[in-house]
Amino acid sequence: MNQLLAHSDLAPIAEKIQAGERLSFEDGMQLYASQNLMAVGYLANTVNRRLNGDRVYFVQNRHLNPTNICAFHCNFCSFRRNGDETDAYILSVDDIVERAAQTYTERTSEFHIVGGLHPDLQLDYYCNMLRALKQAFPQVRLKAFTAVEIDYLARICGVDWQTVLQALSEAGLDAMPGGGAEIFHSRVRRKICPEKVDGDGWLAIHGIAHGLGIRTNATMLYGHIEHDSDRVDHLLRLREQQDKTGGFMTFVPLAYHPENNNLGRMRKLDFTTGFEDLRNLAISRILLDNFAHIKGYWVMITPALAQLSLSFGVSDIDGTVIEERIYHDAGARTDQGLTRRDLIHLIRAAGKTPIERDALYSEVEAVA
Ligand code: V47
Repeated sequence: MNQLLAHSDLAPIAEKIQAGERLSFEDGMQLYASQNLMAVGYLANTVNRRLNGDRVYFVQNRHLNPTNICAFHCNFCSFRRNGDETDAYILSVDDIVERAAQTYTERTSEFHIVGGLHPDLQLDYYCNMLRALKQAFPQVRLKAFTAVEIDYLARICGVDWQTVLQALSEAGLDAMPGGGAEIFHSRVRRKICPEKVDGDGWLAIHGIAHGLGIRTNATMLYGHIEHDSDRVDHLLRLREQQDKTGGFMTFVPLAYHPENNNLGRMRKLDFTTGFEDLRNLAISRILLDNFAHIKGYWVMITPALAQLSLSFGVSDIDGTVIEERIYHDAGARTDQGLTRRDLIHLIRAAGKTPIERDALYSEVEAVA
């Protein structure tokens, strides 16, 4: 065993990992209790190397947010508007296609589409949007709508989750992002997003999507009022769902940003630190033994830290992104987009091999 671990309190966990044994809730708590970031990172790196070697994935993508008007009032959100503000907006299907076209290149392989919950935007609006985007950009994968949006559409259209997902799938939905998971534990969820579908519902919607052949991502919003036990509970519930339905591709820990939202104001919360970000990425890599990838989302943790995270269990750094709003409204100071060249440079300079992928992790073109 590595010297770093042999005499540390993490030695029993290191042995389990070496033997390929599944870790328990208590193991997760012990990982979070450890201040030995290098040891935790070493373990995460071991797990990641086993799964991905030195391959690191990125995508040429663009974000599209159909509306920022939202019926819900999640108190960590800085993106939502009531509808009467000067910057509240709704994009028509034509507007969305036009926006997508503005930055489209023949290398674009993913549109990431999420938005507010608008009571007038029903299922046919979203189906028309998917069809129009598929028609205009047939080779671009559409990764769209969080489980929370699926649940809201089902509520306002008076149908069940399966019906909504089936209709969206037929209209061209290729994959779903992992948003809306926040923290599953009801004590926290009730405080930060009481109107959202609960943790069991979020997981059930992803399970139904997996059953329909729609692969999905998962997230966890950390760095606000949750405890370590809530994080471990969240990760193990995702691991359990993955055992059942197997359709999760990547897990994205999301660092809470405190600007321009009620939670940050009321609780006087700070931005997360690099230590905390690396710890969450590494521990999720160790506990989620049935997820292929952990994503270090550079928009949120900066490109420099995303690059370092490649030695702490991360195998994906998302992509070019272009026009991100949710994090920038909440205080993110990162650029609005990186180039393909920037991403390849970050990955190579960390001693890794860049793989350009689409939303489903198919390699789109070998990186020269
Ligand atoms: O669900 C909202 C989070 C999520 C804040 O699947 C905030 O590949 C921090 O899910 N501070 C949406 N986070 C974004 C998302 C995502 C992003 C990138 C990649 C993928 C993927 C998914 O953003 C929300 C919520 O958890 N969020 N407000 C905030 N103030």
